[in-house]
Order: sequence, then C-alpha cells, then structure tokens
Amino acid sequence: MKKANLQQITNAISNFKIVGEAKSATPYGNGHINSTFLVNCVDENGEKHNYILQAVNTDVFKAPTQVMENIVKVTDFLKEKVATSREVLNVIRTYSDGIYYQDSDGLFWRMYDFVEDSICLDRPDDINDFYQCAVAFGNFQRCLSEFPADTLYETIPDFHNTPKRFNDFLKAVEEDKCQRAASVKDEIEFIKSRKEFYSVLIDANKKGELPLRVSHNDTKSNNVMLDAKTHNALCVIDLDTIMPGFSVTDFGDSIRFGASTAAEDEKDLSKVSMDIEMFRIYTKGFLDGSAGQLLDSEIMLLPEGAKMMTIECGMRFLADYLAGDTYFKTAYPEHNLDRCRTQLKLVADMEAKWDEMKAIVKGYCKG
Ligand code: ADP
Ligand code: GN1
Ligand code: MG
Repeated sequence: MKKANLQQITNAISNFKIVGEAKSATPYGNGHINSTFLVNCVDENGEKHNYILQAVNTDVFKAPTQVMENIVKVTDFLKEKVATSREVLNVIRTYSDGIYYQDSDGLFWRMYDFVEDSICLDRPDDINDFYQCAVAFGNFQRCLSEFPADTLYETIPDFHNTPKRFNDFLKAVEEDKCQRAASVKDEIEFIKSRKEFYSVLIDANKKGELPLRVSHNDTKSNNVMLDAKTHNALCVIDLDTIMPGFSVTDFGDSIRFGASTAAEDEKDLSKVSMDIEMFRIYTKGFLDGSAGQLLDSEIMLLPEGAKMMTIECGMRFLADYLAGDTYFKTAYPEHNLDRCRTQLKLVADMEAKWDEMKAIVKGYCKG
C-alpha cells in the first residue's frame, strides 16, 4: 500500500467530527498492517484532544466497509458492558455521519478516540504484563459472550480453517514453484505427519464442545492497551480481524507468539521453546478475564488451540516460502523458512509438555 502524503492526511482529518483544530499528525505505533497517525487537536479553550487516524490496508482487507461494519457492531455492543469510555475503542463519525472516509485517491480512512494514559507492549518481558494481556482478551470473550457471532462478516474467509490451510500447503508443495521442496523434506514431513490433528477444533465444534464465538484473531500484546500507571488491562484494539471463530484460537495465537522463549524468526533453534510458566500465567489471565463464560470442554481444548495456531502458522510460512514469499513480508530469502522452523520447534516442545499443559487447564474446569 502506498504511503499517504500530508495533503491526503490533512484532507482526511477535515472530514471527521473532531473536537478542536488539528495541530499535528504524526506516524504512531509499530503496527505492521495499517498506517497509523496520532492527531493532536486543541479547542477554543486551549483543551487538548487526541485521536488515532488510520489508513486501512486495503491490500490485506479487500472489503474494508465490512471491516468497519464489524467494528462498529462490536464496539457498540461493548459500550453497554464496560464501566468507562477508555475500555472500548470509539469510532469517530464523519460530517456525513459515516463510519469511514474514502478519498478520491481510493485511500480508506477511519478515526478513533486516542486511549489516554495507556501503554501497549510489542513484547511483554514482565510476566504480570503478559497476565494483564490475557485478562484483556479473556474479558473481551466475556463481554461478547452474548453477541450473535454469526452476524459478523468473515472479512478474511477461512482465516483459521486449518484443514483448508493444510490443503493449500500441499498444493504449494506439489507446485514447488521455486524448486525449494527438496531442501525442506523434513519440515514437509513434520507437517504431513500431523494431518489427523488439523480437524480437531472443527470436529469439536460439530460435536457442540466448542461454540462459535467472536474471535479477535490478532491477539498479540501490542493489540492491548494497559493503564500507564497500574499496568492493568484496559482495552483491546486492532479489531480489523474480528470474525466468527473460536475462543481457543485467540488463546492459542497469544501462546504461539507470547509464550515462546525466542523471536518468531530466531535462527538458533536451541533458543526456541514454549515457556510453561508463561503458558500457566496466560491461562490464568484468560480464564480470570472470561470469568466463567467458557465451557469445560472449551477450556480442555486450550492446549489444542495453542498447538493448532502454531502448526498452522508453520505451514503458512512454509507454503509461502515454497511459493516464492508473496504473502508475508520477508527481509532475506530464507526468512519464511526460519519462521517455519521456530513454529515447528514450538509444536514439538508443546507435544513434549502436553500432559503438563492439559493438567494446567484441567485445574480450571468446573465439573
Ligand atoms: P496494525 O493493524 O497496523 O497493527 P493497530 O490498530 O494495532 O494497527 O494500531 C497500531 C498501533 O497504534 C497500536 O499498536 C497502538 O500502539 C496504537 N493505537 C491504535 N489505536 C489506538 C488508540 N485508539 N489509542 C491509543 N493508541 C492506539
Ligand atoms: C500476520 O502482520 P501481523 O504480524 O499482525 C498474519 C497473522 C500471522 C502473523 C505471523 C492478516 O500478522 O495471521 O499469525 O503475521 N496476519 C494476517 O507473524 O495474515
Ligand atoms: Mg496491531
């Protein structure tokens, strides 16, 4: 997506009903998808008002109006559930009462109130901050437990349909566009040999053990705002990928990313493992936050959620490597392969710690 220029930014701001006059708009945060700006405004009494302006990445989100409709539906519902306005994203309307503004260059803009006195962490080093991120996502599940998930658009179809991801992976192996398959036989075998596992969550859903809920689908720590003073969970942001889905995949993606002892693209695999204490603390936070809303059968599938998200990500990275690195941004030719290897190492480590993971979640079952 092309970078927005100053004129486009200024024009976009002028379309939204903000309080005061915009004094500056500066690039903000470390998001990888959208272009984000902090807009500082001052009203006639000298009071400051801050906003987040974003140009939505329409290469990734092909139906941005549906993304915005999902966000408004969910945030309107959440507003009835929370105690203060800082606990939910607030979409700013345009002068024609729209929920977004599309400019004549095709850029798709939206604005939110800035969540004041908050922080967000790219990687929580502190175990208590990790716990608070889990509380935020668990709380998100609790507040949305009565929301009709099937009324949301599936803005990226089959996003966590792992059997479909596996078929796409097999196709990439078959096509072998870059003649790389021969050099990654072990990784291909690792993924193929776990074939039976990929339908576990979908089967549990069919059996009534895993209900369809609202899932966030990007549950990294930099999508949670914590209170700057107390570091308590405040607000879940980055709602672009909210879709009908499973609670356990939201839990699982946080474990995949946050409970790993190394970066997603670490080359030295001896550094990569799943920290069982991080798993323990995240489980506690997620279940404290969801406050009894998850079924026992759902709680028992949290480890499967973690393993599913990790192996799914591994096969997505490897499929992209085989197809010539067209989806994920890469910094060097083997980048997707390195990422795939860390994910497979994490899966192997989860399998080694499986009984312990199951025992931890069992401790939270009511029955
Ligand atoms: P991306 O999809 O690119 O990750 P995000 O919506 O997560 O975009 O926004 C990027 C960053 O901007 C966040 O990680 C956070 O630091 C900041 N941010 C986004 N929305 C708000 C908000 N309403 N208040 C304060 N900071 C925000
Ligand atoms: C992508 O861009 P980022 O890092 O927020 C991807 C996720 C993957 C993640 C792996 C829309 O997210 O599904 O888990 O990379 N998002 C999309 O790092 O495909
Ligand atoms: Mg984000």
